[in-house]
Amino acid sequence: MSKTIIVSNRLPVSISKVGEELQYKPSAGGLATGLGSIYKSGDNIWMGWPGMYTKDEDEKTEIINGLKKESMRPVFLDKTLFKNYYEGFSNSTIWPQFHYFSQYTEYNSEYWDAYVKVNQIFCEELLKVAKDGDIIWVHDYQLMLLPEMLRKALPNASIGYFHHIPFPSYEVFRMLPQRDKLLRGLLGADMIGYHTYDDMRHFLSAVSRVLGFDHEMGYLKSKDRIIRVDALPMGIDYEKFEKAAISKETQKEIKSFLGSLQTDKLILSIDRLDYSKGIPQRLKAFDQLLSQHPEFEGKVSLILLVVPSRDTVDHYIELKEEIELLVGRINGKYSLLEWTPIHFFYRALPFSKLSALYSMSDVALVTPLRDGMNLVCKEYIASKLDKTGVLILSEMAGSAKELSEALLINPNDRDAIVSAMYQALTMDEEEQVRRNTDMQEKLKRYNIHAWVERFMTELNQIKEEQKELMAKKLNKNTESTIVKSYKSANRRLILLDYDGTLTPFHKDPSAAKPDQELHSIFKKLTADPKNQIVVISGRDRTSLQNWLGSYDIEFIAEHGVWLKERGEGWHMIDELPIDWKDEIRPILELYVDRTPGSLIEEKEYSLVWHFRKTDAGFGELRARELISNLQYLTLNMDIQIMEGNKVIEVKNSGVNKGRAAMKWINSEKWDFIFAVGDDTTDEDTFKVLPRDAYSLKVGEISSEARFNIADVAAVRSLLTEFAS
Ligand code: GDG
Repeated sequence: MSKTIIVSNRLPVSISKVGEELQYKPSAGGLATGLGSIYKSGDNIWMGWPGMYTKDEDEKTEIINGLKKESMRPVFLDKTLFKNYYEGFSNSTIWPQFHYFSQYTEYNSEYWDAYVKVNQIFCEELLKVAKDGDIIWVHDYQLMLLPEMLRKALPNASIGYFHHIPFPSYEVFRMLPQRDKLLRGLLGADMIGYHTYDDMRHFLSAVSRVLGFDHEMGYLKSKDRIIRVDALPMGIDYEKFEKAAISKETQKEIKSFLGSLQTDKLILSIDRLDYSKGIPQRLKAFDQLLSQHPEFEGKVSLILLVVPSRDTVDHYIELKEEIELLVGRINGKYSLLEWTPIHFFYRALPFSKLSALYSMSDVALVTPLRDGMNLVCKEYIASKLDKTGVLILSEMAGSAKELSEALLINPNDRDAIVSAMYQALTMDEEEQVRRNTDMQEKLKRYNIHAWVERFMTELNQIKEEQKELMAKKLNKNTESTIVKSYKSANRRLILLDYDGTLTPFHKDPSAAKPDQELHSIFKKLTADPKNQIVVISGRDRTSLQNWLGSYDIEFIAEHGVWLKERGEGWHMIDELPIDWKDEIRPILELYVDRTPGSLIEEKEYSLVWHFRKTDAGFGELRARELISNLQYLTLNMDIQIMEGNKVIEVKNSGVNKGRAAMKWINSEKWDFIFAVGDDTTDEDTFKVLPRDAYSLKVGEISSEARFNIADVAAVRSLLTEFAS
């Protein structure tokens, strides 16, 4: 039976040494709770750094045994190595760059070397317990190389990766010298998750530009596999916060806080110490609120909880000093004997105190400059049992996409934060309840458990899809069955698509003329009188005629508009009207003007917009726009819009390769039918074939075809075998 292994930089427990005793402090984070149902069952485990350095082998064994009971396994790391990997490449290179703080990014090859080494150590440790076929879920940016390393060692493992921080736009990502290595590292996974659609599309765009791999509908086509990429916003353990809010401990804390606080209203701010969280900007906005609204003096206090983090890294030390300075300055400016404007805590508080702060605060001020998701805002809403309280949330947090009922602000706009604070402090209860009811419903439904389940389901699904594709992949056995069946047949129908099947795609469509090898294949195949060859293409009839007209073959051109049967000239499948072209052509021309590199091909019965030569990603974007424009404009016209490989083709309805192919399929009793094609338009051919026909899709993508064949070279080699 396969097992599941969770891997993250840190284990959900911290081990420290007090005297001679080892102390285990479990972390009660949302991730640990959500994944609890997984790693604690059966042989499953969680692997990660235990939070402690040791060289002593006996101590290591003691820790391994201690953690075993908790279904955990430690990855021990040397202190200098860990420092260069964690404080270095993870938190001084990836973290600032991915949060758009490129001015803080450090480019240091020692950091990179340590990052590679630690990912390797994680891989080696995993291989001590993992088997091929196991499920491995890797978490976050510290381990971006691990999926590829694991894939090499365990080709059949199900590998998932979730990225908890933002993925920056290509322009920022490409500044990293190791951009290609990081992407290749991730592509070892089968399923890659991001918090938001923006992160996901930035990643896909980086993959397409850096590595040249295309994607379609959340499926990334790497060299040898399809990979699922999706936006799955992480939820919280809703029940835990809801229950905590009514617990005795929390109520006791609230009482004690309220007893010592002299204020009418409380604004709450909670973060780890980090420059991405926008803490100084928040303090300056609070200062401005008090100066613009003196009526709040003595009445509104800010509770500023900053949890120590990475405070050995320079930028974090500077940030801490800046915060302390601002707090001191503001308190000095406004304090009254009986009232303090800011209550500053630089430490982590126990959970019951955290829950009390969430429950009793009137406003939560969550204004990061950039945040992958941000769980604090979700926890605040979940803790509001009477549904009062106002959330002010930065648009730059992933959670803003879900929590649209919050007061959304741009964290760089101090006036906007001040106005939002004013609105929050004066908002009537009815409005507060209305906004929070909607948010609570969403958070309750899509909680941490739903998130874990969704990720696991998608990982399983992509694995199944890969297996189906694998099963359809042409192997030596099926290939020899097809060749045998060809050889023993007396009447053979061979339907061949042209571009992308017999010849690779060219940036210039007119450059796809048959080469010597292809001519020799046609020569041999047509020399056998048992063969009926039909080239079934989207191309115009003139090119096909000029290139292949000298052979004894038949043609379906323009996706089935034109046919050429043996002994006859070119003729249309039906008389087709073309007056619609005058209406559609100007629209396509507009898109050519707006999309450098694109061009229009005019065929007799269709118009085609090609975007193979446009910038990667840009053509696809324009194509979506064009399709939606055309769909609207052609509602009452008898035409269809077809998407091909980097082309959009507009033509009369009811014309497709399948309909044209039927003419040949039904024309006599064949004892061998073979069809091969790479394009979505070839699916129409595959659909109309009898069950025992051999249909082959070029490339690794799901299809109506019975088999998948790797590429143009493989198609040519199979056809050469037919003729040998
Ligand atoms: C990264 C991404 C993404 C805070 N103070 C105390 C305390 N906390 C807990 C909160 C919350 C957690 O820490 C902070 O989580 P965030 O999501 O806000 O931020 P990051 O640590 O930066 O997390 C982030 C997250 O990963 C998950 O994918 O949302 O964008 O940066 O759960 O409750 N807990 C206790 N005492 C405190 O004083 N007990």
